[in-house]
Amino acid sequence: MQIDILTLFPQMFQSPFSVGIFKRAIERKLVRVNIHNIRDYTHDKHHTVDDYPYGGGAGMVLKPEPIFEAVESIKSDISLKQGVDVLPIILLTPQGRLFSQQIALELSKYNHLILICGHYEGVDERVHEYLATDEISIGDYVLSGGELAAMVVIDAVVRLLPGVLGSEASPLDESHATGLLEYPQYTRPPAYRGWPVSEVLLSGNHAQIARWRREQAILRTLKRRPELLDKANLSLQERQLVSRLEKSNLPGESKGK
Ligand code: 6GU
Repeated sequence: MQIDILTLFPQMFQSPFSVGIFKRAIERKLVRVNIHNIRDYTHDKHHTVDDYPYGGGAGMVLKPEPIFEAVESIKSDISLKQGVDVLPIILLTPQGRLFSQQIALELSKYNHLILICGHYEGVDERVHEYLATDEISIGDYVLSGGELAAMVVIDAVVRLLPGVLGSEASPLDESHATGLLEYPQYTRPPAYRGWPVSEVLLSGNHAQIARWRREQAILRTLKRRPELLDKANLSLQERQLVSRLEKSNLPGESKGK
């Protein structure tokens, strides 16, 4: 997958891509990330990327020309190399659709993405209307720019690409992939400061362990994010378990202090 990022702050992307799974994925050529400075696509002496909003008001607005020209330049480069027919052009903006694991999975199917990081009070509406094919927000809070949001999106997408995670690590039963939160994980020691690991996990009985984990995932989801259960893929028996748990008074989760 090739990912092109348009930003006013290219430096922000240096460290995330130089460590961990990104670094490995880039080294193995599973993903290629190109960072483009929007300022490089200006033509005036001062490299102006923003201007006052028409109609007045606080803050500055990102001008359309450098953003359109950056995208067109990237597009003309790639169409020479490969016949990419669908190329999502994603604007990171608090006004976008709310990012989710589902959207990460959807984006992971493309072989090329362009991400545009918005800034200041906003981006000229013509970028929203005539350039972006998709707009994504990572949550209902305000960031000072789209860069951190772009990194969140890229992280969630890249780890779904085939070969990026080790062969044994599977993204399939993580939180949200199943529609449920993940079950609790433990490692040695079996008792730490008097806090024991569940007997089931030490039993070596794989069927019993799988059942325990599934139950824990359902229980945890019911306690913390009950609205997720409506869409989760539960068996009839599991639905009945949820109804029983809902009627009983759920014990609160102790923080152990
Ligand atoms: Cl994509 N951008 C900004 N500036 N703020 C956000 C966001 C994006 N998603 C949530 N808040």
